[in-house]
Amino acid sequence: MTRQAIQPAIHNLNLDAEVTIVIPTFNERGNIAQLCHDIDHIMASSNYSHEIIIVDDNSPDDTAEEVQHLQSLYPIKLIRRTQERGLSSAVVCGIIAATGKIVVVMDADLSHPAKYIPQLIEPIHKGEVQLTLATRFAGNGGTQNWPLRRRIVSSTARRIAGAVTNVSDPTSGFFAIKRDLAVSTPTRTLGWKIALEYIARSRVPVTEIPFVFYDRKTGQSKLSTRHAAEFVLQVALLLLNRILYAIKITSETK
Ligand SMILES: Nc1nc2c(ncn2[C@@H]2O[C@H](COP(=O)(O)OP(=O)(O)OP(=O)(O)O)[C@@H](O)[C@H]2O)c(=O)[nH]1
Ligand SMILES: [Mg+2]
Repeated sequence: MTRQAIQPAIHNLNLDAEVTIVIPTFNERGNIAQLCHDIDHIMASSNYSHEIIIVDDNSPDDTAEEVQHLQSLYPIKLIRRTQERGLSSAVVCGIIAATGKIVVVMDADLSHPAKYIPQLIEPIHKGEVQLTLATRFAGNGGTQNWPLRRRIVSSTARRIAGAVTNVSDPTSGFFAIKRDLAVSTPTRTLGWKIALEYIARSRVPVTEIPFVFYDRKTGQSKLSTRHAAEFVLQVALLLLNRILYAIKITSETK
């Protein structure tokens, strides 16, 4: 899909920015105003001009109407999808529409504090790396009072993803990427974890930024058993891709 192809679905277009913040939403009416306020606050004290792209899949709780109100306060583009549903494809759609050379991707539910955005941008802006990942499992990163079950699920998912990457938090959805790298990396939007797609398929070095994850206070998680199954399939496909790549490199060097 090209940027032009999705332009008719975008409102509030007269913007051009260094950094685009892409936020996928489904039923986030109770969170989106606070998040946009937090982003505006932190970006005002940074040196980067920014735009926010919210990709909403026609949320029944009228998240899109709330976003339309917020457009008078903040530099927001709204992409409202009525034919498609899915977190990963929403992120890809937002990245295609982005005008910023650097794209930050984050959840809408306030789990990903906006204060970390400048730290995610900086190594890319300086040309040190093309991808940065906010991590809960290195340095001062962390989660807050997760029950045992959640810790076990998360650690199992990390072990599975360890087959295709050695980053400390392969299931994190909070990351920044050079837009050029994102659009040139052939991703599958099957799984729930789009950062893992970019990391595993692009094979670029990743700088990790520790952060503290907050559980959502408002709205409901959309994570389901189906997503867990999709995650396993996603990692299997990434592993296959990695094996084929290794075979190709070996045969080329013979
Ligand atoms: N556009 C779009 N966004 C989605 C979809 N599903 C989830 N999201 C958004 O993706 C982000 C992550 O979804 P969550 O439900 O918070 O999933 P999670 O963070 O794994 O689960 P929790 O830890 O329980 O919050 C949120 O901003 C959601 O609103 C979808 O089908 N379409
Ligand atoms: Mg969440």
